Amino acid sequence: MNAYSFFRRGFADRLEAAFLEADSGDRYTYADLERETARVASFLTGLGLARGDRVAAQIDKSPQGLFLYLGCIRAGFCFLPLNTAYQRGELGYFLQDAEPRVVVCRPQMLDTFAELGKSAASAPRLYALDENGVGTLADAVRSADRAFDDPALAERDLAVIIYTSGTTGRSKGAMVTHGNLTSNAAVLRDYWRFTAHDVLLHALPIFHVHGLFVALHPILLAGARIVFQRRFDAGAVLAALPQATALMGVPTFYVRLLAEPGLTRAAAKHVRLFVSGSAPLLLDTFRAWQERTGHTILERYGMSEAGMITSNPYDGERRGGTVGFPLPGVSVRVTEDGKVLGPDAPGIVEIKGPNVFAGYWRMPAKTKEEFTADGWFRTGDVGQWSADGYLSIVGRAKDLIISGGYNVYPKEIELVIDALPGVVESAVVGVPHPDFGEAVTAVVVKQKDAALDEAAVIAHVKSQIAGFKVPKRVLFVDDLPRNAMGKVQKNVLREKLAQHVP
Ligand code: MCA
Ligand code: AMP
Repeated sequence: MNAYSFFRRGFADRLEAAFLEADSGDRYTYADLERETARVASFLTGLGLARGDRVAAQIDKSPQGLFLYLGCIRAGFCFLPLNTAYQRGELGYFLQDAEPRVVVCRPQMLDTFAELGKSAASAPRLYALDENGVGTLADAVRSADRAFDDPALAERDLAVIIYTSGTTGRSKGAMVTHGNLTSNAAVLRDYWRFTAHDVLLHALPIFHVHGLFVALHPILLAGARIVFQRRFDAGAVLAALPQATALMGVPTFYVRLLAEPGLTRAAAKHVRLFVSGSAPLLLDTFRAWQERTGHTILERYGMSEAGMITSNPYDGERRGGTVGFPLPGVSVRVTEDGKVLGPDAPGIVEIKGPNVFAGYWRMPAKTKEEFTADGWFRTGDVGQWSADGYLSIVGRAKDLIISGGYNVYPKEIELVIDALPGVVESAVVGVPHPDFGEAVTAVVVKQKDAALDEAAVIAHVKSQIAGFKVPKRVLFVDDLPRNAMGKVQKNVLREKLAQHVP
């Protein structure tokens, strides 16, 4: 099942209907979508790519970026989206690991990618695409065939690789199949009741699952419309809200919108659905939203390895502090030491279903480790059932910080800090933050005579890795708290910092 052909079922009979309105004023119909994705598919096929070959993209958000993604999977190639915040070192790893045949990047990154390509087994072809959809990719695609016969694909065929960081500091590529995409899209369209009358306000980045899959596929399958904003800006979202029937966002979106005096019942009157996910929505935000707008945010839970897993109901009680029920077709269990737990007992959330990915790219041992013997995927999240079947995410067994909806693995930051001369060791933890939910915070032990200060550590990390991973604060201590086994007690650090870090 070719996922693009599957999505087409939602709009095939309404090709002249509006598909997307960009904030540049550009408008695209579904006929435009068909033509533009056909051109991308024809162009990539003409390059001689084979089924499953990787096409990496580190691009700004633009309609052409969406066409690139959809055209790529339509042709049976594997799309590899990369966060625009990733820097040279991070990108080098992805190129080495995924070996893309094609890289599409922002014009200012061409030289970096050209250099990185030199050390790859075979250098990828490079194309540029800027935030206005202009560049050598657009030029090449313009003259490509505007008709394309979608190849038949199998459910197991690879559609996308999404890199997620690992607890060892090494990123893993989650292999997402066409079957994963189609099953989740169909379930979400129905569960959240998307129809051709809907208008989704899209302000999420398009290099992660939330913005690329969840806020796109159900819309296509419903033949609905997207109001497409380049980036999240609370004022711009508020201004566009009267045109929208649905908004999807990370909790930071809702926190920032609540800070806008213009957020009123009247402003939110036309919207039928506000969805939150990617990080825990604080009960305070949930309640404040109810009070200000009269709407109850629908919180759902997912991850790159599985798309959407659970959701609060469309009808029925949307319970704050919970992520609702398993989505149709998805099985969820909570376990401890292999024992399945009932209500009110915290344990590891394990999942099974057509949404669960095919494994980590070229990491069979890691893949095996993350699945139980009977085929359940261990999410690493700690969950708990209520007596009436709502799931709450109450913690994480994995050492992970989620800041503004982006995942940050402390190990990766600690390795960068530890490489700084004068540092003995470091521990990175998440501390509650009013805007980002959690703030990356580093605790550093330095050598006695080292002249290191907070600014120097921050500047060093900033020069190496993506900005959202850079600690907001760095604190110096004489020793890190350790347990009897010598392991750093991050929970102790977190508790202390939550009380003391301004
Ligand atoms: C930007 N900065 C951040 C973050 N974003 N710092 C910490 N956490 C962040 N999330 C820093 C930048 O490095 C920069 O630092 C400064 O903030 C301003 O950058 P700017 O890009 O202007 O920030 P912003 O526009 O205010 O961005 C905040 C944001 C953005 C809108 C909340 O982070 C965002 O769009 N988040 C959504 C993430 C997302 O889509 N996650 C889904 C993952 P400096 O000034 O020092 O240079 S998918 C997933 O999790 C699963 C599947 C699921 O369930 O959905
Ligand atoms: P990612 O790897 O970027 O896909 O992030 C997935 C992780 O985000 C999950 O494993 C959870 O830890 C977290 N997550 C997503 N949605 C929620 C939510 N509604 N509440 C709490 N955590 C969430």
